[in-house]
Amino acid sequence: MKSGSRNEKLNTWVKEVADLCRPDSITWCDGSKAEYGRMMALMLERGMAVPLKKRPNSFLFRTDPSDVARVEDRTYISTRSQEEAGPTNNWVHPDELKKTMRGLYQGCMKGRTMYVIPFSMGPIGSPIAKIGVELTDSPYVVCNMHIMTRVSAKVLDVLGEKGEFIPCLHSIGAPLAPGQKDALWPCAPIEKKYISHFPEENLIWSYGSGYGGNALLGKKCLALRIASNMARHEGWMAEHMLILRLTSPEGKRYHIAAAFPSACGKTNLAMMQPSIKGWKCECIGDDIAWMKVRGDNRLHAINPEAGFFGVAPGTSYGTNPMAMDTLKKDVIFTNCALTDDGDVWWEGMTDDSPAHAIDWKGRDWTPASKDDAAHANARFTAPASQCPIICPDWENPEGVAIDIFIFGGRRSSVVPLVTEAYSWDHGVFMGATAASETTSANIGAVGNLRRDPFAMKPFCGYHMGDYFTHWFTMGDTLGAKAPKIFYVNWFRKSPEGRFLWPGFSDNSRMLKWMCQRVDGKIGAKETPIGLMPKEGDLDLSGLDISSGNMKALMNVDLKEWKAEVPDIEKHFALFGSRLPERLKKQLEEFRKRLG
Ligand code: OXD
Ligand code: MN
Repeated sequence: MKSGSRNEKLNTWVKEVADLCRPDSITWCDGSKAEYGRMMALMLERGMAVPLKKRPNSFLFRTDPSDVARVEDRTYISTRSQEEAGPTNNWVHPDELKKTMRGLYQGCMKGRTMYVIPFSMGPIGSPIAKIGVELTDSPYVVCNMHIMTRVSAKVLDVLGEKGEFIPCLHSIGAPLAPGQKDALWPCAPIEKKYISHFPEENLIWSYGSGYGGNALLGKKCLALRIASNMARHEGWMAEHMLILRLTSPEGKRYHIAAAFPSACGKTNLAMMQPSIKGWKCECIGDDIAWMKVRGDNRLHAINPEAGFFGVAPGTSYGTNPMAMDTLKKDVIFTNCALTDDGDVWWEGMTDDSPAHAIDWKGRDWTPASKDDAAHANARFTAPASQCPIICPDWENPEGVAIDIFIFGGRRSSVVPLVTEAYSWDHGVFMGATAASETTSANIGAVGNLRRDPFAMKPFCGYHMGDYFTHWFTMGDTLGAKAPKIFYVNWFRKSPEGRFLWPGFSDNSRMLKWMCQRVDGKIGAKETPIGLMPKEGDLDLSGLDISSGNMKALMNVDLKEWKAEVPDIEKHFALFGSRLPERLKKQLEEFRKRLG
């Protein structure tokens, strides 16, 4: 593509960054297949990419062992006052953070090419879409951005001379001296990684990591952290939610948006094949929803992304056949194992493990090896359009009108399979108190229970107390047209540590109950924690599950729930004077119901 654009602000910024980072050359990207091919050829030549014999146009990458997940500890919301970033975000004053990062950026692209990637989150030109431009020195990022966002010269046409864009600066932080041999996965050490957001200027600066949400800046950085802040000012919502369409046997459509923390099954639910007869699921998105109130006063959602950056381990024809079919060609795999016949493999992909493979660190692996063959946060990057059940409306700029919100997380105990909120305010309380056991999607301990409000703890770009208030404001705007809110937990375990619920396609049973509740076709019983299905109302036809397991899954133990209260109080205390009165009232009512 030719260099430069008609947009003065963009041209000036590109020049300023080039003067600071000193790349050897600058390439403006056009998002074409030819460009993708050139980038891959370059990475093949450098030995970074491994072509897969079994999957056309698909490649495996292995990262540096230190660069395998998002780095929440090194992620900053940098506002002039710390109060604005709130208690759930890391904060450094913008002057100080920029000074530190300018020091790191100084000459950081020497020996490399800087790519200028114009991209659109949401269909190009749609009134809901936002334009970003990522500057990066990583060809891996260019290829992933091709899949995950809409990269095109057309974006620059839409931008025109005066259009607004969100500048996203990224460097892997590994300059090359003349003649220096490049690493297979160049990156900076952990203490030099910074994933920084300046929401007061709608600006993103990322340094030192080449992986996932740290580096593909359209995803978590733009579409969640910066967009959530824009959304509260502009009266819309940017949420960590999958979007799906469920169609009943009578042909009635329901649109569901569900917020679960990272690596808690959003991709699996978004592509579910219902086990209940006659119901159909279509996928609209698996990670992010942007939602606006439209002329019908309903909340309409779009998926701002164009691809899936999904967790590979555990994905199989048993758990998510539609994802497996999405991955047949044109995929980038990262940190999966390589089989001897030139395919990828990961734990949980097949019943039998391969007798031999190369693990994600490039070492020989056999089933006797003590380490896993694939990293627990190994990922696939695949075009959404390849999903066999992608919804025909997935790129409709009008979005789809949401009927149901679901919150949830991984809880091996306490939380039952499904609960309905008594009201919007009670639903906000459920979202605000959501808790989940941590996963490998972030660098850090796995399996620790933490409050992750609305699955947005790592992604809310402003004070979380104000974010709760925004949810109440949106509820007031929507009034009777607000989606109904539910809470689910697919992960409850027996005392012996076995999952009680089969999950996956059987999760459709709870979705059916929710749809029946939306239509007012079915009752519910009142419990202290919310409304729950009455005996016999959940469709369990054809499911082999013991009544003991069902009882355990639906059990509400008042002692256990009372024990949650002090932790909720501690969690709420974090937000100080910004905790909405309406949440305090909900907590009071919850306490009263518990008796
Ligand atoms: C993701 C995440 O990659 O949440 O979607 O970590
Ligand atoms: Mn996510």
